[in-house]
Amino acid sequence: MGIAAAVEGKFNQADAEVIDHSPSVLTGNHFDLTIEPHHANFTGRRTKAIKINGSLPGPTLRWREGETVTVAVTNHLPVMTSIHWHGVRVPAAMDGVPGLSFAGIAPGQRFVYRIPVVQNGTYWYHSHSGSQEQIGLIGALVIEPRDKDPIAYDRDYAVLLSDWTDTSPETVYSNLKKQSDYYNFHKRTAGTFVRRRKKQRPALHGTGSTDVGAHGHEPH
Ligand SMILES: [Cu+2]
Repeated sequence: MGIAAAVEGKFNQADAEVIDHSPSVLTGNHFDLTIEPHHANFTGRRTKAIKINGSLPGPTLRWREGETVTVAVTNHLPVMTSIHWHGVRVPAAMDGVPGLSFAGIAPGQRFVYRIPVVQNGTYWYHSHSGSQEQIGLIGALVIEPRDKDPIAYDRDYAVLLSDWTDTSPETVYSNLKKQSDYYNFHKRTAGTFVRRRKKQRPALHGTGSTDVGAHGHEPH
C-alpha cells in the first residue's frame, strides 16, 4: 500500500481504518473496472475518496504487447469520470482525455476501451476528470513484451507511490495558485512575519526598525 506507507509518519494507527483490499493484479485480454465513491481514512479522519474494484489504488493491469485489450469501465460516481492510459500509445478516441473524441463516462454509464497494445513497459492509469486522480483513481499498468523478456527475474513487482492529503484537491490547487510555495516547509509567510513582528515588538522599540532583518531569526 504505497499511499499508507507514504503517510507513515503521521499515520494514526488507532483511529485509522486499515484498507485491507490491496490492489489485485488482473491479467488477460478483457478487464472490468468499477469506479465507486469511497471514504479513505489514512490519518484518523474520514475523507472523500474513490475506489476501483474495491481498492485504492485500483488493480494492477497486466497487458501483453501485440494483443488487443478491452477495458470496460463502469461509473458509479455521481459525476463524470474517465481513465487515461498514461504514456500509452492508443487510438485517439481511446485516450480517455475528455474532449474532442471522448466525452467522458457519465454517472451510471459503462465505456469500453479497445486498445491494440503496441509497446511494452511499466505505466499507470488515472482519471482525467476533475481531481479524481488525487483522491484515488489511479492504478499501475504493466505491459509484457511481445517476445521473451530480455531481463531475467524471479518475481516482478509493480510499485505505485502516491501521497495523500485530507485537504480537498480543489483547496490544494487554489492555495497553490495563490501562492506557489504554499506547501513549502519552514517557509516564511506573510502570516509568520506578522506574528513574529508582534512578538518582537518590545525589542524593536529599542533597536529601531532597520534592525528587523538582523534579528528576525527563522528556524530552518
Ligand atoms: Cu497521465
